[in-house]
Amino acid sequence: MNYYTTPSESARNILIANDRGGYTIPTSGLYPYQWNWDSAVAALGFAEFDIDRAWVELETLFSGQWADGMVPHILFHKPDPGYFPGPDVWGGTGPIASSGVTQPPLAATMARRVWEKDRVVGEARLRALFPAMLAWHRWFMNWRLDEHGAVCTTHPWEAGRDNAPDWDGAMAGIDASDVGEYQRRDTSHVNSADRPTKYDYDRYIKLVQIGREAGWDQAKLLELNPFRVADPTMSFTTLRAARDLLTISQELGIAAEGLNADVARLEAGARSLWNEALGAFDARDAHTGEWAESVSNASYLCWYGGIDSSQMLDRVKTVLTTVPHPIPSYDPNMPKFDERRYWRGPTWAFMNMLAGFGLAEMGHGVEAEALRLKTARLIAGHGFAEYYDPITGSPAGGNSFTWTAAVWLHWAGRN
Ligand code: 2M8
Repeated sequence: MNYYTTPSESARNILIANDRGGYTIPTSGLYPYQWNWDSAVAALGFAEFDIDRAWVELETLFSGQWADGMVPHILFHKPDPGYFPGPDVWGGTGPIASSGVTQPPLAATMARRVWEKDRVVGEARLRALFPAMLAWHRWFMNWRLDEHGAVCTTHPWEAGRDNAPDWDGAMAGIDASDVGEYQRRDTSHVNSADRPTKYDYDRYIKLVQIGREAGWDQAKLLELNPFRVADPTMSFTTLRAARDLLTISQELGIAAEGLNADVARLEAGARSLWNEALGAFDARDAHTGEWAESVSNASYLCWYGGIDSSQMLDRVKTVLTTVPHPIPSYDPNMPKFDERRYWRGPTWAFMNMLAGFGLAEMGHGVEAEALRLKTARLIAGHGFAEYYDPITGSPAGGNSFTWTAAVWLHWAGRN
């Protein structure tokens, strides 16, 4: 009998174990609910062995869509005291208990990839999801653009790179002195050195309180929210989603007015995030116009957004040859680099996959393949972690992680 479990078997087992019936949790304990962009990545993993389940993942995500088109960043399908802040703190107004912010829109792009794996099964599912995906896209166009067309995040949790140095300037402007008492749960599941600080958490919760008080009314929040940052994650993923929606609408013959113009506007916005002095795509505070001066792993999503850049290509070549386990979430040569603390240094396999998709699509196959192989080695050698120390490769945060397993099945572990 063979007792050896291959990484692909382990990856499938993780997806199956994290399946809560129609949706997948990122990892048990730390994240007991459905997260938006995690689910989009999970769908890619399921598509490798159960295409129907891949569609169900996306369908369940859109079952939580709000009347205004937003798709929340967390859907609280079943109560779980192990996570804070839960539904009572958020006060979401959608059809399912939820948070009040969104996350980078990967779903349309991943739906297109799932459809491309099996167009016969996928066509009806994609057609049925299309209006919801388009409504979400339009919500971004209505509520999240700055004057250049760059897409803003209104909470560090919305961009999904929670404690990235990109937000430090905007976070410093938030007065959280009256946030009150609360009990974090994350640090009882994983090492607190891998997680955001109390300073950060106070501001995360303060922003939730502001949103809730405004009833998550986007028009009011445009006035009230002290945090609004135009960001490469939001800008490149929204641009990419718009391109994919356009392709889907053309291939399936679905009328979707305005998408060409939206792509042009979003592309101009994404290009406006080029910080010439830094020599990289950067985040920009939408209230003050100040650059974050941050080279993050989101800077490398330009190709995913369909924007080529010779300077970013030079950077990716450097990172691939000088950082043992690329791509770090923050440039190791910059002073705020912290190799274990979450989005301030560690490497995230799914961000590598997105960068890898874009590199390959834009003709940089050598770099795409190098990144894929390095990501495969990282996962095979250190397990299906939430993220990894980019210098030593050691796993950090949660384990048996859904998106890392999905990345293995769909991209990194591909033969
Ligand atoms: C992390 O964020 C959540 C809040 O949304 C948390 O720390 O509690 C981020 O890495 C985010 O990008 C991710 O979607 C989520 C679940 O994996 O965890």
